[in-house]
Amino acid sequence: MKIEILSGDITELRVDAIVNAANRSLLGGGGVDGAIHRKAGIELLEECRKLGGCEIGEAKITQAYKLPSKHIIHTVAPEWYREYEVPKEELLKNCYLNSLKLAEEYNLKTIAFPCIGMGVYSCPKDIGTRIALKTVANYIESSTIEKVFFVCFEAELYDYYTEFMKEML
Ligand code: AR6
Repeated sequence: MKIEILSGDITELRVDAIVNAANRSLLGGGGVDGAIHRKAGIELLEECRKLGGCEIGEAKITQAYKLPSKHIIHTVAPEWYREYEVPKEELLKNCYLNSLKLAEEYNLKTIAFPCIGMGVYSCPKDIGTRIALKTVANYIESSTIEKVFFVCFEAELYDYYTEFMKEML
């Protein structure tokens, strides 16, 4: 199986890249973004300052500094309580696709995603779970990426992911 669902803290994983659910500034915030910046250290913020932010659905890569992973891929989800010209589902899907494309460009083999957009940005858990699993499963079928971990910090989200994974099989 190329996909594995884990519960816990993504900052502890020793993978080629962990994905950060950031905001458009890329200068840190709460949730998983806050945890990543706190543990990676100030050098991460310094590198992020040079990136000029990130649009919704896009992705940018940095080193991981004090974290055990090699890289951090920063992506920005849509805020579910806002309206955009493009459907929010598509924007969220792009977060996964652009993160995976970037991982391939850097020849990364193992990548871990948090539940992007499903915290502060309020994407409904069932919608977010389906988009995450469907998009990634579909993409990695013919990709150089060897393993994708979905890391659920909340027990409820772990249940959503494992349930939907069973439905997909
Ligand atoms: N490891 C894994 N998952 C975590 C961790 C962790 N250490 N900490 C929290 N989560 P959120 P968003 C889960 O809010 O919805 C920030 O302020 C969390 O339980 O981090 O995309 C940014 O700067 C939830 O399931 O990201 C943005 O302003 C999931 O990560 C905004 O929040 C995503 O929740 C982005 O909001």
